[in-house]
Amino acid sequence: MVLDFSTELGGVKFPGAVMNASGPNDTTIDELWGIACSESCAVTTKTTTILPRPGNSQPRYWEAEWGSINSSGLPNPGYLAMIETINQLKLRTPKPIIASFSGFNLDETVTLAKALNASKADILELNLSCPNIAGKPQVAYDCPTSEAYLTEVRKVTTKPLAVKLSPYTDGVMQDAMVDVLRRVKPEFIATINSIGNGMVIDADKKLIVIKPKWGGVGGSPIKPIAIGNIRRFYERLPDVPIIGIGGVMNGKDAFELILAGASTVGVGSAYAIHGPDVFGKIQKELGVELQKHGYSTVAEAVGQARPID
Ligand code: RRO
Repeated sequence: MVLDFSTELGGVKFPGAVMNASGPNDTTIDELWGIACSESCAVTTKTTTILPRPGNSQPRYWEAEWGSINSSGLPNPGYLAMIETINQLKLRTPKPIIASFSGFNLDETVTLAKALNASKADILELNLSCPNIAGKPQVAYDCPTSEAYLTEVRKVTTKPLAVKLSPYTDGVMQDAMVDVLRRVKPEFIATINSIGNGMVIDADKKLIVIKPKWGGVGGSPIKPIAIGNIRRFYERLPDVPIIGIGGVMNGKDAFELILAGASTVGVGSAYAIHGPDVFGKIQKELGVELQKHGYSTVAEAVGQARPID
């Protein structure tokens, strides 16, 4: 039996269950077209800002079999160019386009939200969790500021809204964010972003592998934190679909995030390492897991991990 992975979440139809997470190789029209032509069930863009940004100095990305570390620093062509790219892409693909954006203050956030709402993007993803801007705290760790941004974005937009959250390792802070999301009611929660301020050392060379030393860690090491975050949001906000991200390197990982409570799965590091064929591979492996456990849809498996009695 071939599983039907298509689903409707937050009022948007997705032709599958696995998509790219905002971050790697999702800025240019060619990169985004490569994602559109793959089995990815949506096309998520690199986070865009008001002004074009070159990002941090190279090397700012490093990968291994377990995942990656990046200190990209939000390189992007600025929102006007990104909107042109999104509009061009929409002429060529029926897949939902998720436009990720991040302002450096409330005014910028509102300007970006308004402009992207008028673009051909299908979902707006407010990234409150970039770990790589020196001197700028992650907004998602500041609940009042997060609420102000989300509330004002809501006032100027009509498209479904996703909020991209930081990894929380403090349950009380996570519950404070739950309260914010209960008030703002986004259509999607996208969680987690990379875990910031990690460091990788090449012991043979006695070298820190990226500039400027620290970066956001993705891949297998962050999977338990992703699962913990997904599960808490799923338990507290069961009606908000979760785009589960963090440590999905294969179909079994995707299945674990779904069992925790994710309705669909985003892939960052594994896409950066293996390219766009990885989405189809992960989805196929996910299908094997679902069938092995007697599920005929992803929806049946969402949140089905049970606690020990
Ligand atoms: O560009 C980045 O440095 C970056 C971003 Br915006 C993000 O959201 N997550 C990440 O790991 N890197």
